Amino acid sequence: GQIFKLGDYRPTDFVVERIDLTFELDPAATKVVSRMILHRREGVAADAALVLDGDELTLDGLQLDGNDIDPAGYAVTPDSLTIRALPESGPFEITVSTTISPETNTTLMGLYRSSGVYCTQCEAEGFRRITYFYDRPDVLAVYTVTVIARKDDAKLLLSNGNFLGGGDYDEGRHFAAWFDPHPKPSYLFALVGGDLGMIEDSFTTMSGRDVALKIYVEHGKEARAAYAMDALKRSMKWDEEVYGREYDLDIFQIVAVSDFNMGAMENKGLNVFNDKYVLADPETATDADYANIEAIIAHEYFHNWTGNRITCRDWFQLCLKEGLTVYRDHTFSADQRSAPVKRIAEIRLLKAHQFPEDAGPLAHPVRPQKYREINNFYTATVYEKGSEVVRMIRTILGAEDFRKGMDLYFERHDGDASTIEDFLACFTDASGRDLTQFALWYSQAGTPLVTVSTDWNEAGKTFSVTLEQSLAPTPGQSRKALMHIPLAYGLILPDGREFEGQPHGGEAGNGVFHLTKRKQTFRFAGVPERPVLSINRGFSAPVNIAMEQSIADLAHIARHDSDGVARWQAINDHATRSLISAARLSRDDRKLPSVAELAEILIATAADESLEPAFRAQTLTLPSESDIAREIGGNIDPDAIHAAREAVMKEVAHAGLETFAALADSAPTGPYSPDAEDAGKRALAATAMAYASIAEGWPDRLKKAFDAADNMTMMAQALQLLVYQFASAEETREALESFRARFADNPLALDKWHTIQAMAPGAKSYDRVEHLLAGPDFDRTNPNRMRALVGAFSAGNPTGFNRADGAGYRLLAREVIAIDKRNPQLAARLLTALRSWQSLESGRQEHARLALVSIREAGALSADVSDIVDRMLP
Ligand code: HT7
Ligand code: ZN
Repeated sequence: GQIFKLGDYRPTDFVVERIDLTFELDPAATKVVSRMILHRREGVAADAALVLDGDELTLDGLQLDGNDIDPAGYAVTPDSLTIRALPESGPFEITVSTTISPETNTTLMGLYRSSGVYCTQCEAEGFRRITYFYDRPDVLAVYTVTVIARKDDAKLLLSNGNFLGGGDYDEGRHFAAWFDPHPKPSYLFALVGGDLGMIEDSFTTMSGRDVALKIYVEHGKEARAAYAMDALKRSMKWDEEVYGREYDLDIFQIVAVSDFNMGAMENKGLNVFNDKYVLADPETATDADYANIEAIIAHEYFHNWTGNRITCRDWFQLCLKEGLTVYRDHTFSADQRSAPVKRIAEIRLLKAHQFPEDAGPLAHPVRPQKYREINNFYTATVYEKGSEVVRMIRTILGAEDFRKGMDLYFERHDGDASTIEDFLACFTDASGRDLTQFALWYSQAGTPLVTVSTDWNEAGKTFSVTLEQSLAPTPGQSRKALMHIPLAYGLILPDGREFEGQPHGGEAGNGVFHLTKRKQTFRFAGVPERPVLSINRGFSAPVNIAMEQSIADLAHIARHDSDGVARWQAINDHATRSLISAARLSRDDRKLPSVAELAEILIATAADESLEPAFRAQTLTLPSESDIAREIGGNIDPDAIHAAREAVMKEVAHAGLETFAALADSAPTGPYSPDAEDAGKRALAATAMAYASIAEGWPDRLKKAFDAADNMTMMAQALQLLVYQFASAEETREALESFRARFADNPLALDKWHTIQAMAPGAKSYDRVEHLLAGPDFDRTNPNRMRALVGAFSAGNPTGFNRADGAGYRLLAREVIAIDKRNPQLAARLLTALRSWQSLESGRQEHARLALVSIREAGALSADVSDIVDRMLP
């Protein structure tokens, strides 16, 4: 396939000023008429043709200024429409008529039907499946949209912008017209048609304008959209207060659909959401679901400024909107909830998804330099590492200059299709800080390694910290330049106080070392006693740290660090070390040593009522099996890791049984509230329940907890523990059956039922997954259900998926090949579960390789899947 390169950017030959679209909706044959006003860009040759993108379109008619264009004057290929002989100067009108078939569109890109609702998904290149157009983000036009439909086929007709008017059309049909005054790229176009329920509210902006807020869901589900509405209003307020950003239309609408390739989409004034991120009530949604809804509603809303008002020049700049908007939604959630607990969750997620991506065959820079299929670049690197890069800019500049830089960005680039260079220039201009070296974070892939050593000179009362950076080669980048790495630090004295003096040897201010050379030593003088170094506090830089730190020093940080995240980091590092050595011993069938010291810290944390419950829950949650695998790095035996983690949990559970048993019963009683405080208490109770049930062998108690649960958080936890720990117990069978019967009409709850079973550890879970795939509840056409079962099994069940006989890999390969024919994006994403296959031990590696080869040899692959396979196979 074609390779697109960052350096090849060239503006279009023609400028689209306006576009008027008319849709006549029909499931099998929707007619689309597009009238565009264009002009030739200054300096473009008079014979240059207009070349528009298209994909699976039937062209019905083509006119220039109202006259049919002679067939000799244009050419159609499967992916383009070329029109020659256009006016040299002045505006002209092109009318393109096409027919499309929403009901047979299974890709979920362009215009499709989801449970009888017409909806669109145009990012990144879906608009070309609706009409011929310059389907690229730097072509900004003003849209007017008229939608016509049979009233019994689509009662409700929505598009971007403000409502212009509507009414009866001809027999049995009606229409609605929408106008969006803000010039936008085609990827932000949206249309929805269907019969949906709605809740409404309003928001008064900081300048006193009233905005109507509407959320559309399936009839009967309206009450479940209330939390999303609340989150939306809080997001609108927050963006005004924190960034001075006001909403800019009379109406903001959200539509929830059940078939969606990602989480949600920020179309101008008309967001379309995966219903998983809108619908919630205590009976069917967990606390994590509520937190995700809050974060994604905020994320899509924040895109109105970072993405829509200022968009991307090309798809290489995707992180310009995504990394920045993730950063904004992270800080929003931190403000709405507990900041340290939110940060811990972010670090966990980054390490679980982005670090492995950056260490494997799919590694790419935050701003990629080339791509074959842009859909494959909506990655943890672009989103999560992209957010970390913005966070580092704030760390380097400080809060005040960061805000000045953002203000300048909004002022200077409103209405633009911008680049990362534009973005960085705003921070340089606002602060005077040179960010040239820092910009390497956008162009160099891989996770830097910082090796840290310290030296204490008792006689001279000096303490020095030596930092050395390195960055391993990644695909296409064998040599790397030195990065600017901001490392927040603290020196903690024996009595727990912090040493305040400033070091020599390099730039360091506000508690941050700026590592800019290969190796730098920062020297502190006048240090009264040997301090303990707390480094990369709050995970100020997304790097790996190699430091020989004694368990006693980690315990000192865990006890005294002024930063909660650093305290968690220290305990987590201690746990990781114990787990790695246990996994190595387990691999060699050797006896595991006691982890009494770790158990003591964990139990003390569990019982420490001065700490917030959510923090205690995070601390008690040991590094996952994938975390341990990542830290080990190579020659991975997932069974040994699982056995080691189980053994460590068991020892901790037995040592702290009393504490855990008491905490397991400590979930708040009374009416359910999804707020952070109650959610934190439930998280602690749920984590304690896991330990207590390990120690006590508790199927009956878990079944009682399952039966008694009045909210999904505790119910799902009890069910998960039954399935994970007592797979063949009668209680487990009963609980699974009762869950399925109770939620038979609730697809999102049934997704959880599938996921819990898909993630049950052990080789046997493979058989269970095969059984579920063949079961009556399984629907391969629904992406949420596929992700709930196949996605959860392959990305979230290390022992089941990595079964030594390779059956898990073959299952994934088979499903990827099958789903690729309907929905290439989904297939490619599921396949990335194999991204770390080269870190497995040799037997599994060979099975994984053969599975990848079998996909490659299946033939007729989409560009999405073949791009991933080709990058994964050397
Ligand atoms: N900007 C949105 C990306 C998205 C998407 C991309 C490819 C295919 C389908 C998609 N649905 C949504 C989501 C976001 O980051 O806000
Ligand atoms: Zn986004």
